Amino acid sequence: MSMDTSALRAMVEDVVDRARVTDMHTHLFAPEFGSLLLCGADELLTFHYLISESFRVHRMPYSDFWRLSKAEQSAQIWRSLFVENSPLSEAASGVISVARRLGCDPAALSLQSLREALPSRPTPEYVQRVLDAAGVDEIVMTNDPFDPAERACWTDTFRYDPRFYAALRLDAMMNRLEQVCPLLRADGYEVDPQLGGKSVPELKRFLEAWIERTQPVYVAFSVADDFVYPDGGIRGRILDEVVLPVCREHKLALALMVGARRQVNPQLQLAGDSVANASVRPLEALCVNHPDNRFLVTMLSRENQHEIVVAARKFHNLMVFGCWWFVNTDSLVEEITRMRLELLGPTFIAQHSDARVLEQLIYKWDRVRSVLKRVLADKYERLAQDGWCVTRADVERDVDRLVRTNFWDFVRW
Ligand code: RAT
Ligand code: ZN
Repeated sequence: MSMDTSALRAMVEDVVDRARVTDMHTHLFAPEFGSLLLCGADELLTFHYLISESFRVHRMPYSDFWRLSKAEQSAQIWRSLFVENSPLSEAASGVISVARRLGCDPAALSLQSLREALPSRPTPEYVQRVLDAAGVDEIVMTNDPFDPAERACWTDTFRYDPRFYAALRLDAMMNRLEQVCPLLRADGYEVDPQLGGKSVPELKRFLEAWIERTQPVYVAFSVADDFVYPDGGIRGRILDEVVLPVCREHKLALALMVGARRQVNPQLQLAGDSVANASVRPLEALCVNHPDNRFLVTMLSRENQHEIVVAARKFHNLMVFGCWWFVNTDSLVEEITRMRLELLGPTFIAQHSDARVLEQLIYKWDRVRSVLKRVLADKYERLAQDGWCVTRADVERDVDRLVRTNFWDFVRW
């Protein structure tokens, strides 16, 4: 490796290390949401990714596990994944990275020392420390207007930390309307599961009230592989008659998270969801039929990644984002990021963390940065070899696009 090449790679690495990030999809809440903001060792260890991995080791009857207290669950997971096995998986090794970055000695790590190092209630200083360690400046939450714990927080005078932004998540309304009709009616909206009578204008009124209340940066919902569009069914009608027009009127992008097959194993509760290869055609149809709507899209299956990138080349109202959940692993993020750069240049959103526990921001963004360093250094190195002048300012601009401004430009377009 020539000096020039190694200096170039070192420069790219330094830029990626220093980049400040907007985390555009998480399950974290601002501190003012109280106990909804999870942190500490027991929350970290009972992350649902680790719960499902632990069952492969302890093989407890599901109901026995759920009867345990949180502290007992985390002790069981610690034993299964960190004592009886090496923590090699993405989620398990992430706990070790967090411990190291928060000052524990990984060589002498115990459940006790992890519990002592990570507070279970976040002070403002601790939140700042974690955000600084992760290099994250802004966090987008996932806000479910049908969740009772969250609804209790959204009073008219509710104000929260300006580093946090809302995203209105409509899974319940889009996928299980019949289940939320009683709640809608209790709130004073005349909606019935068949969308009869005043249901459509009433759903619009509901959505507008929640947009007014939460001021979201986008509206979102997830679907499995049964998503079709155009669709004369209930979901298609809600999309056409409620969600798309309201998004247009309020200049809001719609995020579609495609390929999550829910509750494949209901006994695993939140950990029981799986993946499905889905069709990209409904997404193309949405983009072509609704040029005035903007769509943020992520797909869960590895097999869908190539098609969705090609679709993004065809539609500038489609923004590909993140490597979601089961494709958020070191090797797949690298593969997907290389492919996206090769087909789209730096015009996508490289990653979101999906963090559910505050400290996860640290390892999740550390991993993104290490992949971005490898991939970008290779790409700039080739440009430099071909004689292109790669400046630090250009690299800073491109990295900033990938982890921050592509998101903001798209949602504010
Ligand atoms: O990754 C996760 O934590 C999943 O449980 C899901 O919440 C997923 O990210 C989603 O947003 O539906
Ligand atoms: Zn998520």
